[in-house]
Amino acid sequence: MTDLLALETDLGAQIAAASDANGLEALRVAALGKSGSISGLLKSLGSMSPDERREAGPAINGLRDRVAAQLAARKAALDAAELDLRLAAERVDLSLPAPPRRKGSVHPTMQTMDEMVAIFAEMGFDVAEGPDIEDDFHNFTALNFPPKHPAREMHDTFFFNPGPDGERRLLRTHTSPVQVRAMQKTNTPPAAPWIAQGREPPIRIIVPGRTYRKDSDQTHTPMFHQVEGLVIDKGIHMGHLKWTLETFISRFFETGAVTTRFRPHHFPFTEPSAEMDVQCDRSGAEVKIGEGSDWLEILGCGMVHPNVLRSCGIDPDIYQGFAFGMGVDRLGTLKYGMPDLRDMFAGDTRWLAHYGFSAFAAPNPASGLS
Ligand code: 2U9
Repeated sequence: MTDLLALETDLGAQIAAASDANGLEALRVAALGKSGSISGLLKSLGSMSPDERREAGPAINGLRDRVAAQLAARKAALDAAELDLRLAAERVDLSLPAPPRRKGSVHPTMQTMDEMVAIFAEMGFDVAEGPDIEDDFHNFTALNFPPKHPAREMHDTFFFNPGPDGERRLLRTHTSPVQVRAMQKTNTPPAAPWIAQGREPPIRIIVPGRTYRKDSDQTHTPMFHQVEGLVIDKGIHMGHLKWTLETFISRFFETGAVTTRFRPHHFPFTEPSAEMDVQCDRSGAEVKIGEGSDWLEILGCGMVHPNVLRSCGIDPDIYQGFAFGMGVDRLGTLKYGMPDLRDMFAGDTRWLAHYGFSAFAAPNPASGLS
């Protein structure tokens, strides 16, 4: 019995002195493990006489329970101390400044579009919008594309499978269907409030938006942005078209008067049709508009074809009009010196950080910033 008391005192001292979980576990194994000192005592009960066992049994079991309780208490104390240390080390300092947040920027395409819209708005144009998913009539037929004519495939159209109504819908190949909607006076209201509604001339609208063609190389992407324009009134002629487009270009490129030339072209929806080039200098790394001896193709335009006016319910003997169309992304790359159109849609955040505009300081002719 004296031995048990000495063992308990010794184990108690060692447990109290254990300074970490590993040391404490070694002590548990040495006392209560398979070959531990207390386990050995428990085993010895088997070889005792019943009288000896009656006296030694409760003493050894009591010793085992008390040592186990001391081990558990010490473990809890060590765990609590370790947690306190971790909590102190990992404490969050709420007074520290927050890590910097990445700033977004205005995409050059949207910046360019905003600038174009601002210039035309100042010249008295309204903005009209329409759906990206169109039907054959608004995208082709009303625009004087003959049925089954290869001109319909000219645009490498993305077609959908025919719907339950048998109609083959498509992703618009140009924003021109919006001008059709803006001229057509129907009894059915547009499917959504933002879709252009038919009106009486005079009409003076620009149509910014996404367009889609099956085309992909250095100068073409399957989705691109256009701004198109339409003016319908009595007595409209090419002189109005020329003044409008030259005024727009000189404001957009922030130059003085620009020198332009109009080359004959063909579009089904305009007659006559033309492409407008602007005088430029390409001798350096960047294209300079308004100087030099080169020409740069900027946009397409023409007088609205009488068939188009008729398709939209406007009498071509009373009203005439001009229309134009330009690629926003391409004009953005020209104005802001980007070498490859495809970068516009690559989603590279380093490119966006470099070429993007601050939402609070984007140059805009209407805001006076430039
Ligand atoms: C209606 C009548 C006429 C829109 C026009 C162009 C000329 C044109 C291209 C320029 C580069 C598209 O982005 S691009 O590939 N557009 O050249 N667009 S006239 O004429 C219309 C539109 C609607 C009712």
